[in-house]
Amino acid sequence: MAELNIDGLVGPTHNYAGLSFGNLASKDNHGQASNPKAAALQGLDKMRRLIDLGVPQAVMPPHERPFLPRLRRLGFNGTDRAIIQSAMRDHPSLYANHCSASSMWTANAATVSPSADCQDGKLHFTPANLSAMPHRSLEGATTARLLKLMFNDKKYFHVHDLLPAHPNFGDEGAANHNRLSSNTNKKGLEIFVYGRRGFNAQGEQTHFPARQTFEASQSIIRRHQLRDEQTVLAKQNPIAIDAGAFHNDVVCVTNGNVIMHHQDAFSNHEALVKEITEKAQKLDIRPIFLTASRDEMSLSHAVKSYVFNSQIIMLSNGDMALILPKEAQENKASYNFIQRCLDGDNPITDAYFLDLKQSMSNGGGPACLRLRVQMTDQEIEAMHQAVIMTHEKIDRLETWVNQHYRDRLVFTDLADPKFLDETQTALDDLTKILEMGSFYHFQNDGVTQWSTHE
Ligand code: SUG
Repeated sequence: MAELNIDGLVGPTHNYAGLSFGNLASKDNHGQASNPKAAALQGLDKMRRLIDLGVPQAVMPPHERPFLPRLRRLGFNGTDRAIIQSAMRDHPSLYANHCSASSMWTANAATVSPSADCQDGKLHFTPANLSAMPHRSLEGATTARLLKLMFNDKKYFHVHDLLPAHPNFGDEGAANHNRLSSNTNKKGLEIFVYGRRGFNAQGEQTHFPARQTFEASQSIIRRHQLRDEQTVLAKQNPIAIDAGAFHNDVVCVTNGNVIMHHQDAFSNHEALVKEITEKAQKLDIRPIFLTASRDEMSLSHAVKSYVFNSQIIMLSNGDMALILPKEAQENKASYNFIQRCLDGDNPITDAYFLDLKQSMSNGGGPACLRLRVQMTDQEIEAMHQAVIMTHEKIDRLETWVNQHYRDRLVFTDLADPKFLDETQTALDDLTKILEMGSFYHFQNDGVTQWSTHE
């Protein structure tokens, strides 16, 4: 089994509209000018670095924004140009929610269970409904279509529908899901992390939204046909959510038998460590916990540096490496923790620091930008090949970005008709590069056959 990393390609509307309550970077950078070109190039550079380190890499195309089918559904009408201008005039906040490039954070695209874990032997995907945030709730239906395009062979893949859109089933995808595995057993231990209960909620209230519910995680376990002995349900610590860890992957990351996390990431930390250890051992996994204590790093430093939003990747010699944002190098507490991990008795031997500033300024680090899919060689062969990245394909996408993307975008630009044309031309070209047919609504001459779902 190899791990394919599917990175979100940053869309041309990348901007800082401060849309995510509880995401401190999104709030702090609200109103700044963004640089979509730099954002997309930084993402492509990360993919290139990972290919060089031996990690198979694919790309998830951006969703179309401004999202006209939804604006039409909300009663705006006329030409595309008229719609964006009247939406901006009548309700700028509502319009901003329809322009976000947030689909770049593919850790939130879906929860994925490899075929080795699922009782029917298929690779399962549940596209996330992202119902907690209005701008993100637009993504699920398009993500489902994209996943069906990329993984359309029903012999190997099962792409489920979204969970119901009600907040009680709030689902944020792989950002609240971890997996431990060993070299000796293909079956892994899947750790589902929820922030709150949708039904019968008692006690703890958070100031910031707890986006993932217990019921969503539990439903995914049922759909993916995972056995009890292969799953753990863990609760996010409300203290972590209120410190700005809106997703569990801001305070925890796993790979193989390694679990790197902050001491305050989970509620009932000790009981959870015990449960994970016991269940893992039965699957022949000897977990290694790399725990940052609150004394060595406060939650605030963990959230500022995004040290746990790193990718832990498997190197060809069996060692592991960390892919971190530059911010984790600049923060003293986080840097010392990384050094402690590198010096310690564990498989992590290297750390690479990348410039992902454009995405980081909206709260998206290296781990947010990728969806991990554990796949067999046969499964990789059966998927849509045109989204698999090579150096040549990355060169081609860089040329495409340089040709179409702006290097400065402020809020008012989002309603500029010329900008709408630019984004549509860019995406139209992209469908050719990635052999996606006429995937986007605007390519279908105003025939909005999917609009009732999206
Ligand atoms: O959902 N930011 C995203 C960041 C997602 C990070 N993903 C993971 N942790 N896996 C979010 O809060 C900001 C958009 C804005 O403010 O315009 C935003 O949506």
